[in-house]
Amino acid sequence: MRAVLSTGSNMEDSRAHLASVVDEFAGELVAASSLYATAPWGGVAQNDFLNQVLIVEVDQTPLELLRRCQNLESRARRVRETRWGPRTLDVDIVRIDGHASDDPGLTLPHPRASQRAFVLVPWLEIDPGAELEGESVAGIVDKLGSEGVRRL
Ligand code: A4P
Ligand code: MG
Repeated sequence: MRAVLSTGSNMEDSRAHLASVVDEFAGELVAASSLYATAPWGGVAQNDFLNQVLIVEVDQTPLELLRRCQNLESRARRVRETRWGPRTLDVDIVRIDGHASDDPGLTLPHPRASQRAFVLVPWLEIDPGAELEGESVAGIVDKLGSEGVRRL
């Protein structure tokens, strides 16, 4: 099963937190984008994020993959728990080929991905033909713009 993952961090050693996800999927990695420095999305005043997108090929069910992503998040959060604050590590599943779901526990594709240049721009870097719900990601980025998303 092929999946697109979006990782983000704006606390502690963000590079190390993102690298922990690349390490976890090392043997299953199809592609990894560059790191991007991105302005915070969503209106909460906080530090800029580092974001990355990974394409992985895993021999697991969608829920098993979600649990694996959440384990990585809790490992990163173990150091400091900040309920309302910025994140040490977020690992979202953007899409899984051939799977669609509106289950709140695992919504596929990710419901906010199409509004987030910090997801779409790195994704486009590693898959220029990417599609999201029948629309080309390149076309969505054209409309949305990519302001505040800087490739490192
Ligand atoms: N869940 C449902 N569908 C999915 C999916 N496709 N992938 C459920 C992952 N999880 C999914 O997640 C809450 C629940 O969503 C999980 O239990 C899972 O079952 P969460 O990550 O603990 O909650 P959250 O962080 O409050 O929600 P969300 O929407 O993932 O947070 P955001 O929106 O990611 O907020 N700006 C920039 N530039 N870069 C960022 O990375 N990140 C955030 C964090 C805000 N602004 C940002 C960035
Ligand atoms: Mg999340």
